[in-house]
Amino acid sequence: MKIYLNGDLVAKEDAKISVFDHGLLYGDGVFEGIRLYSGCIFKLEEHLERLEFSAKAILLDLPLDREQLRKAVCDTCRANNLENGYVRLVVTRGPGHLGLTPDGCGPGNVIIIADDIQLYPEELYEKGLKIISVPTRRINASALPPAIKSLNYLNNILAKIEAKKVGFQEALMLNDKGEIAECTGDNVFMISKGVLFTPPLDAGSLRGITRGAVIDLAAELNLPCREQALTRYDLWTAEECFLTGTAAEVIPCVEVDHRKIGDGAPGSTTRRLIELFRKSVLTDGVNLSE
Ligand code: PXG
Repeated sequence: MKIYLNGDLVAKEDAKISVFDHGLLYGDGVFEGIRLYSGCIFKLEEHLERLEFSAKAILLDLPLDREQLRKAVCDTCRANNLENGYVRLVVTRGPGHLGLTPDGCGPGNVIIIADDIQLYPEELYEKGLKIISVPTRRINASALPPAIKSLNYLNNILAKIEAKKVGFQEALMLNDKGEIAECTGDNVFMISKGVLFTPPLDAGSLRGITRGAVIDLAAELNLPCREQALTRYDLWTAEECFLTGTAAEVIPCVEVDHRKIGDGAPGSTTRRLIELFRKSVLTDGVNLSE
């Protein structure tokens, strides 16, 4: 496996960075998780734009411009002969002193890993996922804007651990008002009375690329979509529920907090959206052969 590290493609064993990197010491940095489907990098421009916005928000100067980032991602996929998989693009604050200030840090390390992806088993897409809300609340948007995809995921990791400890694969995270924010690495959607709902970004959700893709697909289906504050009650009494994320794609959710959603099987609209999503990933991105 070849890893992109600051302009070079190096063997995995040689991909090393300083222990003084503030990415390691403080989670100070940004990243993207991107999918590659049949040689097509899904929504690459959207991911690169989000990376640029995350970097800007934390006052991190990206060492590469858009064109250089695009080329680096494509070159890494090609160097690994990857047709389908997962690309992790990471930019750290860079090596500095033992202290919070980023002054004197840098240059930031640019790391790109292109690998296979560990997917949920196909069976879960047929039967649906069961999730549970957890005590750990999503960090308040005024403390850390949820739109920043930073290297600091402890909040989500704690929620994931809490769900796993009680036998669930995914956690539903609430914000400090008790509204639905998102899952640990996925956005949440529900359908009620013919309308698609998802929490607004200020409820504590990441502006998910898959979330955006699903909102566009809903428009194609003439399915009205509203971004509005949702409670657990709204979700418990919904007809359908599903999660969206780069890793999970669109996955039906059939139980929330031990309450069956609808009749406990993936809903027909969810299934239709999954079908459309799976078609769109083959065309909606940057093709490696171009
Ligand atoms: N919320 C959070 C907190 C996320 O980290 C999403 C929502 C979904 O966003 P996208 O843009 O992917 O539709 C994410 C994305 C992983 C992994 O390794 C996690 C994400 C993406 C890729 C891989 O668990 N999170």
